[in-house]
Amino acid sequence: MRVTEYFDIAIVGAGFAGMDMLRKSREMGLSAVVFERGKDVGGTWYWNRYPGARCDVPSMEYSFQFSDELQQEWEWSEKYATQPEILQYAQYVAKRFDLKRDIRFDTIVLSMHYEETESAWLVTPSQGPAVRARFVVTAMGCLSSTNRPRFTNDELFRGEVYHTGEWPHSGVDFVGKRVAVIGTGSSGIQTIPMIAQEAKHLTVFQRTPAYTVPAHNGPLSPQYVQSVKANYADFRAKNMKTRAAIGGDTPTGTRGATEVSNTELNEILEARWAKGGLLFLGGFNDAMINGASNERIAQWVRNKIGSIVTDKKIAVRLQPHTVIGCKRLVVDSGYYETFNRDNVELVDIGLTKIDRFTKNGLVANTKEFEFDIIVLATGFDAMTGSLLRTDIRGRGGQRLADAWSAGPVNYLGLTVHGFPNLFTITGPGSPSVLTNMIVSIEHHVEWIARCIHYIRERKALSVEATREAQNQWVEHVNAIAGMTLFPNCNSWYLGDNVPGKPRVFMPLPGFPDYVQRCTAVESENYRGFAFSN
Ligand code: NA7
Repeated sequence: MRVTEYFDIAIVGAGFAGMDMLRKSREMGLSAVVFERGKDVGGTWYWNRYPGARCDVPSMEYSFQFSDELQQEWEWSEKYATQPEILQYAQYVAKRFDLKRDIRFDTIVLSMHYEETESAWLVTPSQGPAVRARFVVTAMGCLSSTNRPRFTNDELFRGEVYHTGEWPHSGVDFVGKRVAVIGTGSSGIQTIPMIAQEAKHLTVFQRTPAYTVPAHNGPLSPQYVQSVKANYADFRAKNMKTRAAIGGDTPTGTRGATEVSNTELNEILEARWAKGGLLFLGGFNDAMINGASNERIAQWVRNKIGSIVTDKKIAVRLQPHTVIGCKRLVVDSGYYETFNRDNVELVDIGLTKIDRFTKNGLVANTKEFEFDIIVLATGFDAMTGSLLRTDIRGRGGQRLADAWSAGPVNYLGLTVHGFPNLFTITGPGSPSVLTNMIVSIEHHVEWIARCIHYIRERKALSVEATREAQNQWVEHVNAIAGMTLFPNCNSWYLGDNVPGKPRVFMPLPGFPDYVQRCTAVESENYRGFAFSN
């Protein structure tokens, strides 16, 4: 093994998490290297280039707050930013802070092995020399390993096939084409209205109908931008006090959905629908913990779908009967309306599945469909996919894949027993995907930085979560998830979308409580961690 370099920190991934960790490492005077699979920064926003791709967190919130100059000078154009604009932002940050000189692009980390004799990690990339680093920080993204289901005979299809999460940089021309979209999660729901406008015919293959709420997207008013920028710190602080670290200006309702009359329910939900976005369920304080309340809200949305989709039979097929919010709520622009178009067809495959692909298309419900292009909007091996696809081995050569064979276990969502000096930004067991990701990323980066500082101050060589602390944390995460309705459906939060993946609720609901717990651990000299000299 050719090892030519030694770094204090090796970072995997140059999305927002990796970029921020690199910036912070430099600020601390540490030597750092970043490995990135893509040819540029941006992570999620580098890969997901499908038409209609947008963030479901409002632009004024979806940005870094570590630099006031940065947040003052960057201008978002719309309420919800498009993928190209977010990618531009990532590139702007990289340039402004001169990050790229320490990022090795086009480079996949093949393995990371902890060497006990060195108290360091040996990181082997797909090209270039292996490096040794005291610390490794994974910034690999929660939705970065695509879920690409195999269909019978899928190699026969002679047309084009694209996964939304690996979209070609040259774009795809749908004009005049017969197109299939398989999957109606967020990616499918964002892209379907866009493709429908270009394609000759669009067939949507739906396994489970999704609940989606309008974005009501549009240009940001200069007055609003000015008002946020005038008090950006307050705006951020308010957001961070909410459960999802999103929307501090839109407080959660103070009553449960079963505690109000039909008229009040209607008024509250109409107002939330008119405002649009992920905070729709925040009209009531019990949407995700009380089944009866949830069902009242769900029924209201079903009625709404019925009022938008003109063909009543199609409307019924688009109406979900699952717990609303259990799968991530989607934020859309004209999704249900798209099914009023003559060139759009809905095919249910919930009970029947896609039988097989053919050279001209596919067979579902015993009917053969012909396509020029098939779009797989089939999601991701979320939260653990990228970590477990990398050969990560801790003390005694233990593989992370073995340690997590029954589902991810860790402490604070940040560190794993048996894997010293390894930190996982927005790992499972932390609020991560249930929050504004950039807020969670910055919280983790700052926490990790202080932890590393502490280690260096005490001249320790390594830090590792104790087994006991890890067990207690896993219990805590399970207990919180168990109090919610999240386990009541098949979602990527639970790993249900990937055949064979252990069914465990991976993110931890409740950002403020999580932050408090991390702070408490820190203030008690890193309770639950063992340090070695
Ligand atoms: P999602 O939300 O996991 O959606 C994937 C969709 O693909 C969903 O409708 C799935 O149906 C469907 N799917 C998955 N596998 C198959 C197979 N084998 N056959 C048919 N249909 C299938 O992924 P997205 O990319 O849309 O969104 C991920 C997140 O990115 C999103 O939540 C936002 O946070 C951003 P299912 O519902 O499992 O029955």
